[in-house]
Amino acid sequence: MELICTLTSPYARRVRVLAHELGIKDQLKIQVVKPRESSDFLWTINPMGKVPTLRLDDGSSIYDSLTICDYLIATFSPEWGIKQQISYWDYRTRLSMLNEMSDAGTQARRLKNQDPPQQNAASFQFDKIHRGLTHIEDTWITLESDLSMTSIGLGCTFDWFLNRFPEIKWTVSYPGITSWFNEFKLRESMENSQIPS
Ligand SMILES: N[C@@H](CCC(=O)N[C@@H](CS)C(=O)NCC(=O)O)C(=O)O
Repeated sequence: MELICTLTSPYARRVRVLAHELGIKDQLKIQVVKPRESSDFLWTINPMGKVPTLRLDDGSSIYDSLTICDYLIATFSPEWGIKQQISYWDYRTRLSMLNEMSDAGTQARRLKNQDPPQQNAASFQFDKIHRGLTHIEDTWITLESDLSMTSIGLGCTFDWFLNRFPEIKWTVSYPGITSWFNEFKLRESMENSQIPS
C-alpha cells in the first residue's frame, strides 16, 4: 500500500507515526506529491485532491487521515483500537477538535499571507486554536501515559504549530502540553517523521 502525502502535512504525519507505532512502517510506501501541482493524478485517486490519500494494492483509495488511521488499526492491530473505545465518543470528539485546530491553522496562514494580510480573520482562526489548546491543557488528564490516536494527533498538530508559527510563544502559554510534548517527540515514530525545514 502507498501513502500519497506531503512531508509537511500534520494530517499525513499522524498516519506515518501510527504506521511506525503499529510496526507496519515498511509496508507503507511513501509517495510525496504537491497537492496543487499534481491534480490530475490526485483527483483520479481522491476527487477532493487532498493528502494524505492511501492507495491499497487493489487500486482502491482511502482518504481523510482519520479514516486511514481507522483502516490501519482495524487491519493490522484491532486490539490497539479497542483500548481507546473505553470512552469512544470522548476519543472521537478529541480527534475532531484536533482536525479543526489544524484546519484553523491552515486558514490563519492563508489569511496572513494575503495581500493585504487579513489580520482580523486570521485572529479569529488563531483564537480557535488557543481555545482548543487551553481546553486540552485544562482537561486532558490522560496526556502523560496515553499512546493513542489522540496523543499522536496532538503531537503532530502541536509540532506543526511550533514550526509554522514560531512567532507565537506556544511553549510559554501551554506549559503542560509542552512538557508532555518534550517527552513525546523523542519517540522513534516522531523523530522519524520530523517536518522538513
Ligand atoms: N481532513 C483532511 C484534511 C487534509 C488536508 O487538508 N490536507 C491538505 C494538506 S495539509 C491538502 O491536501 N490541501 C490541498 C487542498 O486543500 O486542496 C484529513 O484529515 O486528511
